[in-house]
Amino acid sequence: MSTVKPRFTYFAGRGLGEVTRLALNAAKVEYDDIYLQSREEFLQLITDDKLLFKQVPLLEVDGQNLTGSEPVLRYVCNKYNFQAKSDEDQVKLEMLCMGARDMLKSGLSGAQFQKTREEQEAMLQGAVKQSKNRYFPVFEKVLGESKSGFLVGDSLTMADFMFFDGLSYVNEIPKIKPLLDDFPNLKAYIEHFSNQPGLKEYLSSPRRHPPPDDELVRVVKIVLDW
Ligand SMILES: N[C@@H](CCC(=O)N[C@@H](CS)C(=O)NCC(=O)O)C(=O)O
Repeated sequence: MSTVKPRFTYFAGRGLGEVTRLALNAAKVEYDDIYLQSREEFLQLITDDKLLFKQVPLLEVDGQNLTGSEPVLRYVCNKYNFQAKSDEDQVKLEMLCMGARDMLKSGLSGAQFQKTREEQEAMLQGAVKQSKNRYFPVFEKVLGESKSGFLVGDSLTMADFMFFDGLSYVNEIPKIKPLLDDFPNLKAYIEHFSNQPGLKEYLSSPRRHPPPDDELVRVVKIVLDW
């Protein structure tokens, strides 16, 4: 990275930005978090031609304006060696990343953004069902077979950032947390991941945001003019 501090622009919440924050912190990169608060700030980024598809998150780094949550994450992971060490492990990593992303998108992060409490609850319960039946058993098995405690190989990879992101919603939303009781390897993994250098400090800092609440939804609606 150049000597200019990277700037990461997103909301003061997890959403599509959190995986990159996890990777930057695991790499111990010093960066500035820019939290969008107003519609004007968002429109200014568009005027300045910083958002390729008029969407955030945005990572300003190495003289570039990088957007798209996964390309941005991949850039950071390539740069700081959070990829697998063989082609065979890399394809396994990509498959696990896809599962982790689908798990998150089944509604763990999005439920709070639904209009009514009933719709929120329905989406969350749908995500719980998907997590329990489709995704958690796979990750539980992979971790049971892992000698390092990480998903792929002997160190942190992009797959860990993506899976921990979704898993931490389950761990931190009290009414769905009991789901973890049937998955001891996932519980141990949360501990292991959370104690990694860089991540330990980040996860216990004010820069780590809780799962979305009504206040975050209010700000996102203002900024994106929903
Ligand atoms: N595929 C994109 C989606 C990005 C996206 O939808 N960002 C939202 C905020 S979470 C946004 O900027 N929306 C503005 C808009 O679509 O007008 C990614 O993964 O980064």
